[in-house]
Amino acid sequence: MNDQQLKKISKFLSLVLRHKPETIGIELDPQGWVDTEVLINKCNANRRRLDLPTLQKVVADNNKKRFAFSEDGSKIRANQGHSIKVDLAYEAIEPPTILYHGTASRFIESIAESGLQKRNRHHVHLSSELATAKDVGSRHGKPVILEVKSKEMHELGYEFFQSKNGVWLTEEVPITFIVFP
Ligand code: HQG
Repeated sequence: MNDQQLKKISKFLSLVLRHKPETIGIELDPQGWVDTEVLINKCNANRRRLDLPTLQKVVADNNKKRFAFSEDGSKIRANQGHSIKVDLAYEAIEPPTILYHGTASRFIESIAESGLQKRNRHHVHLSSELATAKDVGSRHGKPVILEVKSKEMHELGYEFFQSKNGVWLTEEVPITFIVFP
C-alpha cells in the first residue's frame, strides 16, 4: 500500500472515529473507543477495504498520531479532534507561558470581537510550536499566528489539557489573553 492510499484510510478513519461513526454503522463508547474487529468488519462491509496490518500501519505511521489502540489492541479511538461528544478523560496540566494558535486572516476580525471559540470541536486547539500553528492556519487560508498568554490564563483558573499527540487544548480564549500580530 502506498502513502496516498494510507492517507486516504487515515482521512476516512478521522471521519468515522471523530465525526460520523454512523457512516459505516458503528457506535463509539463514551470514551470514544470502538472494537478494532468491529471497525475492520464494518469498513469492509462498506466497501472500504481494511485489514489489521494496514490499520496498525496507519496508527503507527500517522504523522500527527491521530489514533491510538487500547493497551491490548482490542479497541481503537481518535486521540483528539472529535465533533461528537466523547470523554477522553484529559487531566488538566500547567501550560507553557505562551502557546500559539494558527488561523486564517479572514477570521481575525471576528476573533478580535469574540476571542477564540471552539466552534465544532471540543476545544480550541493550540500548539507550543510556531511552525505547527502556521501549518494549522494554512489549512484555512492565509495563515496568521496568534499568541495566547496561556500561563496567565492558567493562573486565573482556566484549564489546559494536552492530548496524547501533543496538541494543547482549552475551552476558549478570551480576547484579553490574545496577542494579535
Ligand atoms: C477559527 C487539525 C472566527 C479558528 C489541526 C480556526 C489542529 C474563529 C477555525 C486541529 C473564532 C476552526 C484544529 C472566532 C476560532 N471567529 N473564527 N471567534 N474562533 N476561529 O479546524 O484550530 O488534522 O475546527 O481560528 O492540525 O484550525 O484534524 O480548528 O481557524 O490541530 O488532526 O475557526 O485540526 O488537526 O477550525 O484545527 P478547526 P483548528 P487534524
